[in-house]
Order: sequence, then C-alpha cells, then structure tokens
Amino acid sequence: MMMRAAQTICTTCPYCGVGCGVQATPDGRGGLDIRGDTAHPANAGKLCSKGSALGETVDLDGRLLAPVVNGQETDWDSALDLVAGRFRATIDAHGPDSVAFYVSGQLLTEDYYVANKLMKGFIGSGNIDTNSRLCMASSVAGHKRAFGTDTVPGQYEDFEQSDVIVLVGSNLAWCHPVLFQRIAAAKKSRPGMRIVVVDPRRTATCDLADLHLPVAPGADAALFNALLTEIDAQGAVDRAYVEAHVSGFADALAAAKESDTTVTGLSATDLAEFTRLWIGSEKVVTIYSQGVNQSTSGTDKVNAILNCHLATGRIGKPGAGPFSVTGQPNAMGGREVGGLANMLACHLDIENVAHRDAVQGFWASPTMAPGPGLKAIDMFRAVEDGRIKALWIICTNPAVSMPEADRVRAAIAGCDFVVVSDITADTDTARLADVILPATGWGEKDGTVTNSERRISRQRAVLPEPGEARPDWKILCDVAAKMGWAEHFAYEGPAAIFREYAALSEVAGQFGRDFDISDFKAISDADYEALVPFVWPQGPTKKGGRFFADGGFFTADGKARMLPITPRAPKTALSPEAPFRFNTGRVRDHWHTMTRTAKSPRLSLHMAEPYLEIHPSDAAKLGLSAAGLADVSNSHGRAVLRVLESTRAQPGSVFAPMHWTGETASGGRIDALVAAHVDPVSGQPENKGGAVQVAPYKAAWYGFAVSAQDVVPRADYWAKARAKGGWRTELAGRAAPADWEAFAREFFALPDAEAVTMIDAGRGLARIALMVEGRVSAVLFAAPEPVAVSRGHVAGLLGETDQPALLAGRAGADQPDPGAIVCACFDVGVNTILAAITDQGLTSVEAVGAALQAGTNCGSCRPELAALLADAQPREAAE
Ligand SMILES: Nc1nc2c(c(=O)[nH]1)N[C@H]1C(S)=C(S)[C@@H](COP(=O)(O)OP(=O)(O)OC[C@H]3O[C@@H](n4cnc5c(=O)[nH]c(N)nc54)[C@H](O)[C@@H]3O)O[C@H]1N2
Ligand SMILES: Nc1nc2c(c(=O)[nH]1)N[C@H]1C(S)=C(S)[C@@H](COP(=O)(O)OP(=O)(O)OC[C@H]3O[C@@H](n4cnc5c(=O)[nH]c(N)nc54)[C@H](O)[C@@H]3O)O[C@H]1N2
Ligand code: SF4
Ligand SMILES: [Mo]
Repeated sequence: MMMRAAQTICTTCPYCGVGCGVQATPDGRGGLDIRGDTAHPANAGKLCSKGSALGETVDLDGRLLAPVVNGQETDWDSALDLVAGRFRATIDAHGPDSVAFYVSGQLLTEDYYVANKLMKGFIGSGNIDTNSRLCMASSVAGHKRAFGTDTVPGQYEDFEQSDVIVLVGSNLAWCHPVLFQRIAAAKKSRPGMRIVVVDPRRTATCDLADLHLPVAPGADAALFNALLTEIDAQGAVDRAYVEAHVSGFADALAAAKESDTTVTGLSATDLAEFTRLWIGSEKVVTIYSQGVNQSTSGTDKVNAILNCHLATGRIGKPGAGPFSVTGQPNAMGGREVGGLANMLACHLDIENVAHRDAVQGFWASPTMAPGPGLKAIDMFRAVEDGRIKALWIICTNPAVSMPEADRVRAAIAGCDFVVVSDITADTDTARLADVILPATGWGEKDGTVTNSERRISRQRAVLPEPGEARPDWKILCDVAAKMGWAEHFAYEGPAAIFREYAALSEVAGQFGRDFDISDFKAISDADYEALVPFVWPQGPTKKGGRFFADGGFFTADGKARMLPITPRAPKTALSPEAPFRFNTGRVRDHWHTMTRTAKSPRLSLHMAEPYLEIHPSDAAKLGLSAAGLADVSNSHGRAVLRVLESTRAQPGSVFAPMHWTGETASGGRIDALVAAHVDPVSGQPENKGGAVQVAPYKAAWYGFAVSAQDVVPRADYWAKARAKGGWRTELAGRAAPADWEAFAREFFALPDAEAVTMIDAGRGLARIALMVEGRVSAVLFAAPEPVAVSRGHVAGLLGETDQPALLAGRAGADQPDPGAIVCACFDVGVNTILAAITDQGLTSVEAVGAALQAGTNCGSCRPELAALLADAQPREAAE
C-alpha cells in the first residue's frame, strides 16, 4: 500500500451521530494530529473529548492484521474460499434463511449497501439485521407509523433557534457533547431559553436544565399523553394544521385522556411547569434518545411525543419539531440504505411487492428476499436453536452488547460456522469465530456517513491500510464474487457504490419516497473525493432543508397519523428476587465495548472501572461500602461492579455503564443481566428497564496494581485500564494469597525482578514495587479494605528510580493528588479543581478555565465543572 503524503485530510468522527467534521494530519509516528473542522456545519471546529483523542486510538496495538481461520493466520484467498464455500453449501442444503448477517451502524454507507444487496438480492433472504435494532428501531417504527417514512423532520440549527428544548431519555452532555455545547452556547446568548430534562437519573445533562423531571422508568408515554391532554384543554391545538395534514387526532386525544398520569411519579407542580413551558412556546424541540427507544413501549413513546408536535403543528419549522438523535456515526445511513431486516434500500418497503420488484430489477438480481428477515433478538435465537447455521458478524460485538449476553455468547459459540469482520484481534465475539477477517478502520477507509440531521459527509483515509486489512465493502464483494456474483459486485471503489446507490434513490423517488440523492447518480470519482457535507434530499423535487411544515407526509392520503397510546410499564416486574430497577447506558469518555477508546490513557481516566450507581440510602440498607464492590445478579446473569454512591440515582433504581467486556474486566459485562424483552412493533430490546438483586461482594482483599506491561489478571475480581506508560488494574479476591511477594511476581510475570516491599502479614497489608534495571516496572498495593491510595500518583511511579518515595501511596505535600480526571484534554483532576475553587474563590466555569485551562478545549467536562462549582464535595479517585 502506498504511503500518503503527510497532508491534512478532512474527514468525519467515527463515534457519535452528531457527525463532527475532523481535520486529521499524520504525525509521522503512525498517529494523527486531530482538530475540529471549522468548515463542517455540524461542529464548526469543536470536538468532544473522544473526538479530540482520536489520534491516540489509531496505533496498531491489538489490531487484527491478517485473516485468521481456526486460530491460525492465513491468506485472503483461503479465508474467502472458506467463507464463500460454507455460505454456499449451507444455502444449498438448508435454504437462504439458514444464513444471516449481523452488521452495524458503524459501517459506512457503501459497506452497508453491498451487505444489504448481497443478502437481500443475491442470497435471497431478509436475514440481515444490525446493532441499530438495539438503538434506533423504535424511532424508525414511530416515524413510519406517523409520517409514512422514516424521516427526521428538522435540522440541528433548530436547537439554537428554539425557545424551549425538552430532552427525553437523552444524556446529551455525555453522548452528543458537541450538540450539547451548541445548546449551552445558545442558552448563554439567549438566557430566556428553557431546557427541560426527562430522565429518571439526574445526569450531567441536567446541569444545564431549568427543570429536571425524574420520570418513573418507562413512564414517558404517560407523560406525553398528559401533555396532549393539556394541549387540548388549553386550546393550543393548531386546528388548521390538524384539519389539513393530520388524521387520528380524536382517537389519540381520547386515549391520552384515559391515561393515568400518576404513573409518571412526578409532582403536580413539576407536571404543570412542564406543560406550561412546552405549550407556552411555539418554538419547542423535543430531543429524544435511548431512554425512549430502548423500551418495550419504545415505539409508543415515540408516537406519544410525535402526537404532541403534530397536534400543535410544531414540526419542520425553524426552532420547532421532534428530533430523534442517532447514536452511531452511520445509524442514519444504515436506515437509509436498508440495513434493517424489515426494510429495503432508499426507504422502500420490503413488504411491498412493487418496491421489491423495482429493486430486484435495478439490481438485475437472480432472486429477492420475499419479506422481512429476523430481527436481532430473534436472529440470535435462531442461531441458538440451529435454524441459522452460518453467521457473519461485521463491525459489532454482540457477545457483549446484546441483551442476555451470556446466552448470545453461547449461541454464537454453538453455531456451525461463524465469521467475524473486525479491526481488533481479541474481542469477546471474535474469540468465538471460526474465521476472523481484518477490516480497515477509521482513518484508513473511504466512504460516506449520515448524521442525525440527514447530513451526508465523507470519511476519508489518511493512514495506509495496515497489514492485510481490507475495507468492509471490499471483503463483502470478494465473498460475493466467490459465491458466483462477481459482475454484480465489481465495484472499483466506494464512489462506484455511491453512484449506484444514488441511482437507486431515483427509483425510490418515483415511488414518492422521501430519500432521494439522485443528483449524485453520475458523480465523478474526483467529485466524490471532494464531496462536501450536504443534507438530503438532493433530487429534482427537493434540496435539503426541513420536512412537513406544510404537511406532505408519505402516507397514501398525504396526512400524518396521530396514534392512540396506552402506556405500559416495563415488561420486567420488580420482585423480591430482583427488587432494583436496572438502568444501563454510557459514560462520557468511552465508546461502547471500548475497543478503541480504551487505548487512550486520558479517556480511561474519567471512569476507570465498571461501576454501579446507587442511591446512598439503598447502599446503606444493603450494607455496601462506599468504594467496595457490589454483586449484581438476576436469573439471566451476574456482574461484579464498583459501588458508586450518588444522589443522582433515585432510590430503588441502579445504573451501570455498558462498556466493560471480558477483555477489560472479570464481571463487567452488564448485558448478561438485561432481559431480551422487545418492543412488539420495533423489535428493540428494553435495555433500560430490567430488574436486579444487589448485594455486597465479600472480598477478603482488595488491590490496586500498575504495570509497564499488560497483565493477564489472576484474581476473582479485576478491571484493567490504560495508564500513562502502562496499565492499571483494580483487584479483589475471596481469599488472600499466603505470600504477597510471590503473588506479585507471578501476577506481573516478573519472577526475577528486584522487589521493594512493605508487608504487614498480620494486618493483610502489602505494598510491593518490582524494579527492572533500577526502574519501577510494577507496583501492587493490597489491603483487606478497598485500597485508599492515590491512583494517579501510583500510576505516575512507573519508570521511577527513587526507592524511598515508592511505597507512600500518595504524593508529598508539595505534589497534591489531582484526583479522578475531569478535564481529559488538559489532565486536570477533581481535587485540583476543588482546591482552586476554594483557594481562589472561583465561581464560574470560565473562571476555572482561566485558572486551570480545564474545560477550555473540547468543553466536554463543562457540565461536570458546573456541578463541582455548585456542590464542592470531594469525590473518590476510583470514579
Ligand atoms: N460517550 C459516549 N457517547 C455515545 C456513545 C458511547 O458509547 N459513549 N454511544 C452512542 C450511541 S450508539 C448511542 S445510541 C447514544 C445514546 O445516547 P443516550 O441515549 O443519551 O445515552 P444512554 O446513556 O444510553 O441513555 C440515556 C438516558 O436514558 C435514561 N433513561 C433510562 N430509562 C429511562 C426512561 O424510562 N425514560 C427516560 N426518559 N429516560 C430513561 C438513562 O438514565 C440515561 O441517562 O450515544 C452515542 N454517543
Ligand atoms: N445494556 C445495554 N446494552 C446496549 C446498549 C445500552 O444502552 N445498554 N446500547 C445498545 C446500542 S444503542 C448500541 S449502538 C450497541 C453497540 O454495541 P456494539 O456494536 O457491539 O459495540 P462496539 O464496541 O461499537 O462494536 C463495534 C465493533 O466493531 C469493530 N470495528 C470498529 N471499526 C470497524 C470497521 O471499520 N470495520 C469493522 N469490520 N469493524 C470495526 C470494533 O473493534 C468493535 O469490535 O450496544 C447496545 N447494547
Ligand atoms: S460529539 Fe464527539 S464523539 Fe460525537 S461526532 Fe463530535 S467529536 Fe465525535
Ligand atoms: Mo446506539
């Protein structure tokens, strides 16, 4: 592969659906210098902590660089022959529905397009589904029920133009940080703007809110039914809009009036304030995310929200509309290109014979999926019971991220033939595969993605393709060719795929669908290379902009549908065996199963361990100790998590992040505890409404270790993360080792290192540093209680030569412990910030920035700085 010259390339961030533009310049050492692209409309130069740290995640450590068959590296030709041969043989023996693809909203549109074409048009099955089933399916279904298509009506600028923003089940401050900052900036310049957050937890997003509604888990539909009832009662219905453009108003209102508002658990005052704010402003945007979608009533929640916007005609207008924010960088692109089992490309319907025939004609394909395939949860059930005998998993890690993850892991392990395409050599899923295929990753591949506001941007390669890695579209086309369809998959590159896709959208346009990018059907390779971000549609009838201000819905009569909604509680009832509501989600600086963000020490410092957020009153009742461990269990599985007491949780509800895997912790795979109950319309699982038992984890000892080399932890409990110059590992065990020094030598695999020890066997205390060539190579602190050493200080000891200072556990008075890192860009810890607040009398986020630089680069930590200012309580370094 040719090395590209070290020039700056404009590309798009591979993390969240904000879709920020990034300028990347190779640093000559295999890494990248990263800046926000000031010309990109999504972010105008800003990046969050994850985007800013992209340069630290592109090294080749842990990368999969050659095809692997049964644990042995091999060449592409043999691997592809095997994959094509096994899929062909399985289809011949058992029919097209005996195989499946499980793909990802992190694929580029061009990858997605060929995966969908191969499965639906050539293999002839609908069995291609994606992790977007766990993410966007309820929003897709809600949109289709109301609008006739999966259309996001608004644009990001609506957030800045609105007077009231309601965030429902969205932790925007952590999950879409640049959008959050756009809102924060708008509120600063127009202080009259009002922000409402609807979330059972008091999240970082609440730090910007004028009103936080701690809604009972699952009760959002009841809340929006209450709003619809008030909209009617207060005469706020837009009669003209409803008359001209909406059907179903009367039934929807009648159902709303029947609905029991008390299930929301909200006070009458809070409810009245919410309806007053929402109804009182024409310019209201309701932003929603996984607190809405990931629910067994997710689609109903979506429609309850859409009902309110339709009844008031507040849709598709500047500063007004419902807005589903997408999770993954190409969640939206996957929806457009037909990546879900129940749709065709370009928003055409798989159930519609005319649509199917048109797509088949366009593809000139030998067959066509006769109808929808299996949705994610059902797909893995079919893997479990042997109906699916060959499975190809691309760009996703279902052994960690699927509900009932232990069961899914066992199903994959038991499948006759499993192929995994990934960039990472060791993932929980790749470990189960017969064949692992090396894909090129972000920074090495070319294509397009669509963000939450329908804006299509280019991802561009800036680094060489490493080892034998190939782009995902290419791997799919290679397999298609070996299965006998070479001429249908003979693309020279992503531009050719994009042209074909744009041409197919013209066909969709003829059926009156919204998705039309036919302006690009003859785009040249050079123009594709230079493509600037644009909002679809781009076709003969409409170019960019909003939808539905003047009606024009994609239903037979052109009217939107309001739906009667009857709220339902989460499917899993609480019980004496599982009395706590189990809520799950994300942290600020990690991305999903951490295959990339865990490479960055500074991203690993914000939250270094899997944890359980629990209200202090519950922790006290259960006898959990503040920095101890919790045993979390139910009939599906078990996890062991660090206790994080916080009044941000409601009593009776606990929260755990989804990021930790079998690679990063002993008991952090929290999806093992999530029941696979799905929304009946969308098939999306209820990741937020489970039930668990919580008990203290009885450890005889706790430890904290740092090491220059990676370790294979041998302890009952462990969780490891990158630190500067090495690794840090939290440990605990049921029985203390008899000989601490021997344990340390074995643990760190340093049998001959010089040991500096301070061991008090009677009290179970051990402090051991192992020196190699006079420098600290590993340090272990162990005690019968959670080890109270300064993590940052101990991690900083690696490479030190000064023995006496080694085992103090914290720095001297001249070097205060910075505490858990709050500002990842400038490495500023919580204790440093608190000290500056007290000593210098700082009162604003700006003042903290001026004093310490914290919060002045990416700004992702500004909500936390605001919270620290509001409530100057010291926090545990274990966070
Ligand atoms: N840092 C970071 N950012 C990310 C990601 C990441 O992994 N890390 N992933 C991306 C992806 S793919 C996605 S899908 C998005 C997700 O973005 P978000 O949806 O904002 O994130 P979550 O943390 O999953 O959940 C949001 C909130 O829903 C709340 N919630 C739980 N139950 C309910 C309920 O019944 N009602 C309401 N109203 N709220 C409830 C939770 O308490 C949580 O705070 O983030 C994207 N951005
Ligand atoms: N309990 C609970 N579970 C959840 C959620 C929750 O809120 N709670 N959220 C759900 C949601 S919304 C989502 S989106 C999912 C996400 O869950 P996953 O999709 O399983 O998580 P990722 O870690 O993003 O997996 C992406 C994989 O693709 C690899 N990869 C990265 N780039 C490339 C590439 O270019 N090509 C290929 N072939 N591979 C690549 C990465 O190494 C990684 O192994 O999790 C879901 N699971
Ligand atoms: S907000 Fe952050 S993670 Fe999301 S696209 Fe922008 S830089 Fe990337
Ligand atoms: Mo997602």
